[in-house]
Amino acid sequence: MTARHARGHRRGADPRAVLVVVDLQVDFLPGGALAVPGGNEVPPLANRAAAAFRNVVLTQDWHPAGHVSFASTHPGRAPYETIPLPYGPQVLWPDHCVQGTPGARVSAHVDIPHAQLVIRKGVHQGIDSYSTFYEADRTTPTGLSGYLRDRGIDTVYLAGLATDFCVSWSAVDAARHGFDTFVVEDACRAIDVAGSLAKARADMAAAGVQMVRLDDLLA
Ligand code: VGL
Ligand code: ZN
Repeated sequence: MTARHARGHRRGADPRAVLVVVDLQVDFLPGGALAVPGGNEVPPLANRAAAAFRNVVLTQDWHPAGHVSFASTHPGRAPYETIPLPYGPQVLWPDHCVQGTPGARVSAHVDIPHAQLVIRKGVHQGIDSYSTFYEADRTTPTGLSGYLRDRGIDTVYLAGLATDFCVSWSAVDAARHGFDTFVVEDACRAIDVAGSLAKARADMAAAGVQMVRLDDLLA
């Protein structure tokens, strides 16, 4: 952890820090196609966190119809099964966040007018992308790290959905690519399929991702 951020003090005002608000989309909230339990609690928490940050980026899961991560694309397969794909094991999901559909919209409960960039991921038919930095082949970049580096940002905070997929994969990639990385743990909610939350916590710890609580961040 940098000395700048060790004190937990005015972190969001730091011009070298960004808050990445992950996938607060209609399909991930209760009533949506891939609703995350408690997901509706996250937008107000993310709004509070974001109000303290000078730099905020929003992410959107943004799949073409017939995406490789959809169970419906694989005859005989059901949501939440895992299949092998060329880049590794892939959990199959209900169709969700299809480009241009109402379910793919950022929730109307998100109130972050000063967000500077919306980055869309999972846009390639044959590769999923939980991480907002690199797609699931772990080599195809989304461009976010270049954007952040161009802007002199070296510290990444993450909040949103889901803890065990898009948040944790993004956090691990951020840490691996040299950003000081923090997850605002109480401003995230998990899907937790087949041990995914425990694995995500272990992966984040191994990558050096640090956990912070919203009240500490805002203190
Ligand atoms: C996500 C599953 C499938 C997420 C996205 O945002 O965590 N999870 N696509
Ligand atoms: Zn997805």
